[in-house]
Amino acid sequence: MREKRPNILWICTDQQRFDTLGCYGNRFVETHNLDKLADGGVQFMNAFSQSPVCTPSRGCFLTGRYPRTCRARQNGADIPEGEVVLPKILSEAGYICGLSGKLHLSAADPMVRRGTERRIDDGYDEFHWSHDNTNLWLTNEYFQWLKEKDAQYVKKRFKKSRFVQYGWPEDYHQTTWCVEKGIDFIRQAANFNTPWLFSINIFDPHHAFDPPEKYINRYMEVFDEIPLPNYHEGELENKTEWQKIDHEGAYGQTERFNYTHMKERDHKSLKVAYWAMCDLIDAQIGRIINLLEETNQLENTLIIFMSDHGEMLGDHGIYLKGPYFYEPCIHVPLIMYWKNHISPKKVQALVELIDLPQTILDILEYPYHKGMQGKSLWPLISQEEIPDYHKDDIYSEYYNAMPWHKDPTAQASMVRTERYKLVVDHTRSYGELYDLEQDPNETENLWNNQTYSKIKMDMLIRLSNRMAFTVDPLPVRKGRF
Ligand SMILES: [Ca+2]
Repeated sequence: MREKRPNILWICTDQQRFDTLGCYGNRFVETHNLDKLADGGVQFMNAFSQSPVCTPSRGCFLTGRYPRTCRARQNGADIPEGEVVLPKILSEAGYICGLSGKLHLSAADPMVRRGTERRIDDGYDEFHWSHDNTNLWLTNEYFQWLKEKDAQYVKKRFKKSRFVQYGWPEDYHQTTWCVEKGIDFIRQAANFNTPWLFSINIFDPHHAFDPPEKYINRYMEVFDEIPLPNYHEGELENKTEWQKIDHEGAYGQTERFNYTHMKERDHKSLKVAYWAMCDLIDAQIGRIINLLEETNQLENTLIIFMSDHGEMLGDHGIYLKGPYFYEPCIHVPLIMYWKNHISPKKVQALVELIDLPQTILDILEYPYHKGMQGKSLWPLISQEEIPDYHKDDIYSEYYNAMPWHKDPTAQASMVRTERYKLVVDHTRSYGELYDLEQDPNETENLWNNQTYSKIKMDMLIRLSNRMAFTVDPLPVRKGRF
């Protein structure tokens, strides 16, 4: 184990697509704190989630095992007891671990779990649980905090669209609460010599679209310039059935963000509401970075910023997420910052969130768990010249991951190389093929295009190989026979 072990501040937002930060090319948002981290740290330009949905993605990047391998395959199901998450390994190695916000490795539905989310032996010593910003659980600590503050707020409608509301003001926001729990922990940690890991798992910018008034009003000046979603009338005709269903209502629910009934100002309002939530996250993260600096912990803390998956935000005529793998769904921000320890660079190589646990263990010079399936990013981070290769492709899966599509359920998977993306809808033996060089917006499905039949075959073999190699490496073979 490394002699001087760094602390780890692991910030993971919910449903934040890659193009929501200035450093990923968004010219509207105000994300100066994260942009600064990206400038001084390692910014992964092509980081992808292994599932477009919460529990499978989180199970995967916490265990270092693909969703169906670690069996955190579906929202609403419990991760099995035997799975080992990274904080557990760190805790055994002497770290004190804390969390604020959500975890979501088990069912987080108040209908089946009225208390809190059931936990496995996850290694967290401090656990400030708030699955989301709805008052559905007595134990949602965020609402206890609001009570303590005697906070009152009546939700108001944003006048440009019925899909957007003004949410809690910044001082009473769940994002603020999450960060404050982290601040309390880090302030106290400054008095100890024990290495720590703290997970800040903010619920935003997950829907509902309800940022503080101040944050969304900033966009009113540029409202007319806000681009409309990347959607071409008729593009869904030869795409998978799930998209057609969700186009008529997100999550297969008829009137929920039904694209066909939305107006231009609805799309723009939703976009600025989403970005406003990202801006608030950035402002709050600024506070915690300042605290690390003030308490002399910045140089000995590795900061990771990322999200579990993306949000369609109207692209391809769909809101929220589902059994599809467009870039907005699975391409996420990933930034690592460690003052005076890693030199700044932008990494273009394809990387997967599953690679994170082994990366962290490499940094600590601590052995991997035998069940892990990722590939450490440490060689990319530590080498001097700017590296451009890590792995050949990205694999992502959706095996009935959400309960919304039934009779039949949705089973779909994807493989993506630098140039091509292949998606298979296993339910209907149909799929999509995109040439990302010719069509970076993923408008034209080439699945039935004869010119691409050889590429389609190669990609199908690639996908089936990925499925074969994501089989569980456990239990480990002990002998020859
Ligand atoms: Ca999520």
